[in-house]
Amino acid sequence: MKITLRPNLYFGIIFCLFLNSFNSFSQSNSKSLKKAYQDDFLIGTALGTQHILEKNAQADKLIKEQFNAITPENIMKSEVIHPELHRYNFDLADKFVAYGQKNQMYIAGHTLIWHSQLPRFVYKIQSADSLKMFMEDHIKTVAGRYAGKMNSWDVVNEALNEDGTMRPSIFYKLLGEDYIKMAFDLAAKADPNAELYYNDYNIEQPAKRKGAIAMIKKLQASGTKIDGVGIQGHWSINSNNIKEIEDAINEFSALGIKVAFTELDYTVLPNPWDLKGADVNQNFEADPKMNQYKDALPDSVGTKLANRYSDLFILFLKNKDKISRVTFWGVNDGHSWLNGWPIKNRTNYPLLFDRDCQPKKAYNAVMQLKSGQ
Ligand code: 9MR
Repeated sequence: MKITLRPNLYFGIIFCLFLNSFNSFSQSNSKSLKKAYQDDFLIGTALGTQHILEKNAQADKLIKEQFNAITPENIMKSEVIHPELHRYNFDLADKFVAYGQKNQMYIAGHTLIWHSQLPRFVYKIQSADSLKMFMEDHIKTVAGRYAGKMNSWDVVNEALNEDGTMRPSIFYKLLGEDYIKMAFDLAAKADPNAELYYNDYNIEQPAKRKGAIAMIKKLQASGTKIDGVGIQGHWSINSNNIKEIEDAINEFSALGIKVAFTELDYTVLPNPWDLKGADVNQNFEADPKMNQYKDALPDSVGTKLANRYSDLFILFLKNKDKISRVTFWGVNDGHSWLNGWPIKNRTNYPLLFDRDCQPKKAYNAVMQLKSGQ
């Protein structure tokens, strides 16, 4: 007997095959941020010591499944890596870099020159020459050791005040604004292949952004290599700053440099300075109103967080040609610095994964934007 297939049956078979391949595409992408966003930008996370040492199997699995870029949360800061004038401690930094290489991840160095978390001996320096010697030795030794292995360095971190003027750090006080150029030139010499970034918080805000743009323009005019700007992205679900972020992406990108979001998180808890009229002597640490989701995150707040992330990633996708990387400041909620700042011992929920490394509503919202494309 001759079997004839009717045209609509042909169509049905082809449609099923299409659906099948679409399903397997979306299934393979549906569980991984880095796969879902592979054509857009890198998706990173900040690693703590326990992650670098692979102490927690659940977190380790999550990191490898979801992220293709890593930043050391603390262990490459000068206080840790260069604790004494003539002593460096590369133990964890070596392991961090090996972890990134083993897992074929983009490795971002954080950070070479920062006024905070400095070794004690630096605070005692009183002359421009001695501080210059510290900078030369530090950058040459640290960036030089990992030359060819790092993809980028946050060369200078948080050099600006909120009004866009220079922060009066020890570097600025002893060396003037030139220390910025000095740091970038030293980094370019020590590791010619790494992308060099200026990194700061609130630089999406107009006044601080203006200061950052002026600083970057000066570097460029003097022939100094700068490849990108890192907008940290420590935000609150209670403020909507999408317009400022979009303006910042456009204005920084117009300088011919890459834009990365380097330390993304959204606090869901009130900040002491949000409480207008609050008694300055109030003991915030003991006030249960400041830690109101101690036992669980209410659904409505989880939804608000998801909406914030969704709006943000819609903006990121719209500007994906200008954005190199989006890095979350932590692996899961339990690991976030926001549990300890600005008030100690709180229970915050700023990231996409909960304390058990399970995806939250915010994760689904971010993934949802890529389903069906
Ligand atoms: O997350 C980091 C936290 O563990 C440290 O105690 C803190 C010390 O200053 O630094 C945190 O990371 C900061 C980053 O290095 C620079 N931008 C602000 C981040 C949050 O404070």
